[in-house]
Amino acid sequence: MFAKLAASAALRNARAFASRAAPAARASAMPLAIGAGAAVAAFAAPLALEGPRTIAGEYKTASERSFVMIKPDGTSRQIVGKIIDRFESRGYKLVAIKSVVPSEELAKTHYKDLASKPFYPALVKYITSGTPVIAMVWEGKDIIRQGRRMVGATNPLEADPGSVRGQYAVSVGRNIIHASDGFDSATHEIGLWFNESELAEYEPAAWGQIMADN
Ligand code: DAT
Ligand code: MG
Repeated sequence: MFAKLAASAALRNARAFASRAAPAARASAMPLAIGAGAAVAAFAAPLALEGPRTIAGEYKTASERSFVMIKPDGTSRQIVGKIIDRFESRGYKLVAIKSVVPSEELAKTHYKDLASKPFYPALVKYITSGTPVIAMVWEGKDIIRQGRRMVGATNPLEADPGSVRGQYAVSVGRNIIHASDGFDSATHEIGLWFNESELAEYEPAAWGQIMADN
């Protein structure tokens, strides 16, 4: 019985992870720490970018994942630890994290939906300033929606004072942090910044306590 279940789960996973290849720009995500991870990444399995279960998990389940990035001003302001602490303490699982100095191609791809906006060139210049960003994948219940709430409104002057932007920022051009705004963008962004082999599958010791609904 167990073997049968395990076999069908393996088949489901194989199907889920056999989707189309990741975008070309992903190759320009340059982790600062080049080591075993980078070597393994070259042989990574194709990323699941389509279907109900993607590299962003399954929407509206505890496996849901979001791409969260501390931007260069957050790194420069030395508040990386404080921001990570918010997500950890809330009960979200850190699936992946790396420091990246984004290339122009990567920054432009990440913000491609904003290409026609007047602030786009300055936005790309700022993201590619040379100061690293901290790229992360967080997992857990309602992480995409809660991540946006924890980050706060795009304009920090409109952000809830308890949010990251509401606590640490006053300018829209230096609003500290990014979080995926939906399941499709979470899938696309995780696929852009990470390889499959960089995304961990594990259960934190406190997971049962964090997830219990009764
Ligand atoms: P968000 O980051 O909240 O998802 P967005 O996707 O609309 O917001 O824009 C991406 C980033 O672009 C945003 O975090 C900061 C910058 N930006 C947005 N609107 C701007 C504006 N009016 N002037 C300057 N920068 C802006
Ligand atoms: Mg956005």
